[in-house]
Amino acid sequence: MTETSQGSSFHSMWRELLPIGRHPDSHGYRRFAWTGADTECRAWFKEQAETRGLTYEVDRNGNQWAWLGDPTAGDAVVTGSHLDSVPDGGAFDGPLGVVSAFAALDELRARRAEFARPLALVNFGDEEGARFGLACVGSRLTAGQLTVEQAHRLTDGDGVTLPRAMEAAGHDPDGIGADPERLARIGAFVELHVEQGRALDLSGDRVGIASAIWPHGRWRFDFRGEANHAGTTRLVDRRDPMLSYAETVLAARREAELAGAVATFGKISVEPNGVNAIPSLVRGWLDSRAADQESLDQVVGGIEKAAREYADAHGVDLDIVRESFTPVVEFDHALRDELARILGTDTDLKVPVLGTGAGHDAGILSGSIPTAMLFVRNPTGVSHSPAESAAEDDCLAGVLALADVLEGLACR
Ligand code: HGY
Ligand code: MN
Ligand code: MN
Ligand code: MN
Repeated sequence: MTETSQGSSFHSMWRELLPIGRHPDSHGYRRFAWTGADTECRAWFKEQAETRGLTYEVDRNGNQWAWLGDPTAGDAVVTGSHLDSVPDGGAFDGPLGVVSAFAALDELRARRAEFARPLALVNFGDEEGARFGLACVGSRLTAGQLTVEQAHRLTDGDGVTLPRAMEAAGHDPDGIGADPERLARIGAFVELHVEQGRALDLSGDRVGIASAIWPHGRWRFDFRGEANHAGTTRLVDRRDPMLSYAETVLAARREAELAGAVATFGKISVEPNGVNAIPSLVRGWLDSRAADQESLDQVVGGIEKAAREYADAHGVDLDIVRESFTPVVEFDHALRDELARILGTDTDLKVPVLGTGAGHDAGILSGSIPTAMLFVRNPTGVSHSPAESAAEDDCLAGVLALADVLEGLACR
């Protein structure tokens, strides 16, 4: 890190972001797309861009961009991540990549680097999908992986549609949709992210390069039975969807173990949701991921089969809807090798290459442009929780690695 200390630029940005959207009781972040906390984060991004004299713009899908050099020149190098969070998420998932992007630019300016390609810093909208149920909405729209019609049907828990939510937050939703012209101007996208696992902790490395993202998806299970009195309805007379749901949760664990995959029911809604009423509806959302498509098919197929059997056994109707799916992503081999070459020239920095079960905007964009990812060590591996962490030194090592990568790709 150079003397002007990009460490201090990193710290001051980090301190500014830290209070935004943090719940006073849980200490977790609730930065949901197009809400007040998200708007504050977006204002912070705009200010960072303007403070640095970068050309600021919001694209048709609400993603924020900060350009150094001519945005229309083509072959741009882009870095960044997202600022939204899961319910009660940690401070690092997303923001580390955005703050590191600005800090890396500060580092390159301190090095007096001369840019040969345009550089853009980006904050993708609604990466986590916490509000509308679909992850990576901003990058999916841009890449044409989410149609305008599908986007119009996205609705939050209060019945607010995505376009209305955008509008309420001051973004005109009329122009949303695929943006191939923008993607055509990008030569490479590199996303830095906190690791969401312990591979780097176990290998003793501060920074790693991503190899692949597991195929993953979300499925909604609607178990419909019959609401009735909890005190007066004999057990044999019940059609209780909670029972089939509970058995399905246990089946998911079993099937995931069998397939060497992961399966999680992390969200549930119950109707009528009364302590003294047998439910009429239990709606549970399954998130499942595996290293390859075959294992994912096996685990989800096994869970569906078990769920139908349990539903039948309790006289309950079952509908299963696949709400989203992202196929396996192999990051661009040439770009990955280039990153390894750039970072390998630093004598101390070994760069392990690792796969991940977490989804990212980089994964979505990899279908359209060369993308790569850098991971920063997470000492506990905990993520999507207020306990998510990364050591200060490791974050600064990440900034330097990103600066080296950007210098190698974009500078003379
Ligand atoms: O992996 C996920 O759940 C999300 O894309 N961050
Ligand atoms: Mn996440
Ligand atoms: Mn993330
Ligand atoms: Mn009564």
